[in-house]
Amino acid sequence: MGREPYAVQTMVYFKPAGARGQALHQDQYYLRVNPGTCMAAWLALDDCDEQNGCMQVVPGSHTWPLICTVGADTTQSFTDVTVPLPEGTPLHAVMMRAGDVLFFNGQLVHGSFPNTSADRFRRALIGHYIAGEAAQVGRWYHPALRMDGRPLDLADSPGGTKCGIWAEQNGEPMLSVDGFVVVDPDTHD
Ligand SMILES: O=C(O)CCC(=O)C(=O)O
Repeated sequence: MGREPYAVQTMVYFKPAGARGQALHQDQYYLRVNPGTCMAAWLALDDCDEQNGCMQVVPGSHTWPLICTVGADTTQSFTDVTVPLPEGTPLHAVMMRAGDVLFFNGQLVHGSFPNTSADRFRRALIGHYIAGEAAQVGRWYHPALRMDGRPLDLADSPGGTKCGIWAEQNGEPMLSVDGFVVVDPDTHD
């Protein structure tokens, strides 16, 4: 992240057998860090695979802008918004052993499917950090803490920031914000 981050949140997900997942999303949609973005440290507390609903990520999406959300299927997800993706966008299941940590930034499109195992938990401890130059963060993430635990007085980040929509150029999907192409998903530039 370039310099020491600020800490804003920890979460424990229990995700017992039969529980829904969390639809594909970008953490920056919730944390609204400005300037900069957030970083998650997702620590597996149980071994995770596709059966118990491991993490799923869209490779390369860490360079995308924030994408405008659409409604999610709440029979599969406990959250009700998701990121639309062009058909055929690769999704990568992240198999992890208990104790492994997955680090990813606030732009990475990720989520998980339901835990379809008969009796296995898929617990995780998730820490969210934000860029050390951030001046604003979403209203639910205060107070931000320096890494030595001292609190900071950051401003609330306003909602309704710009987001990208999928369009087409020469038959290829591309992201556009306010009519400007911002990324070519094939090159991840
Ligand atoms: O653990 C999961 O299934 C999803 C967690 C997640 O996407 C998040 O914490 O942002």
